[in-house]
Amino acid sequence: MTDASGAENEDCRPLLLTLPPSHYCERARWALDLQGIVYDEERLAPGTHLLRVKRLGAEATSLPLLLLEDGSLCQGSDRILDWVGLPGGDPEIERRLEQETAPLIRQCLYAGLLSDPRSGIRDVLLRGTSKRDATIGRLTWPLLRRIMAAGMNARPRLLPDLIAQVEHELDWFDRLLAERGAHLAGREFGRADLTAASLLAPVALPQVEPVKSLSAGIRWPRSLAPFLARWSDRPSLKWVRHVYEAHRVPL
Ligand SMILES: N[C@@H](CCC(=O)N[C@@H](CS)C(=O)NCC(=O)O)C(=O)O
Repeated sequence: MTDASGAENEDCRPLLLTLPPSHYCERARWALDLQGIVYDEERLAPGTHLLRVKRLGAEATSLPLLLLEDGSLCQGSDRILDWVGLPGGDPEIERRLEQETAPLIRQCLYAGLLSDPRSGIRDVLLRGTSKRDATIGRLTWPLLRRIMAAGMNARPRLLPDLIAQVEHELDWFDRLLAERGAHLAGREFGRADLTAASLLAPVALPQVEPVKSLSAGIRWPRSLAPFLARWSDRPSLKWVRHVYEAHRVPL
């Protein structure tokens, strides 16, 4: 947690700053919802989020970022889950999911989505953001799209390798589930389960809110659609959809 003196939070309840479709942001959002914490969400657009986050004096530019009532900042989904105090964690599994599996899934999906002008990703990224940010996002999209692709190394020519690496991560998670059963740590749904389900959601495609609305309008390019269809029946992704149905509390 960072002290951010001068970062005002006038509403006096936590404010979660997000890039709306981000799976890391969904991890934080879900944890807050699960614990019944009342908060507001400010949805930011890629690019203009940099100014907003820098003005708050955050350590890094990444989201999610939780601005607390006293003006202090809690940045990163992991720290937000610590702050929320959710039991049932497994640091080793969560580390792999957060630092290896989740960035890989993001790189793979954006490699297909950003390079296809009909994918709908621009509108999904800008939906729910302020009118000003959405306008800037639309006007600068040709450049923004390139900056995002470069930042994530999300190149279409890498797709065959990225798809193979995602499959490797799903193999690992299938095996883990076979060993551990319904819950990754302990007998009840907890932090490790929430982490896995939220970070795998972009490939599991649960039709549960808020993920359903946040990803509505995506048209999967031909470079990705057959793989998503093939993966859909894997134990990992069936488990994610089941966990969403059973545990994603309504907003
Ligand atoms: N490990 C971090 C990763 C967060 C992250 O990579 N967020 C991305 C969105 S998926 C982001 O904010 N990217 C824009 C930036 O870093 O400026 C977490 O768990 O919060």
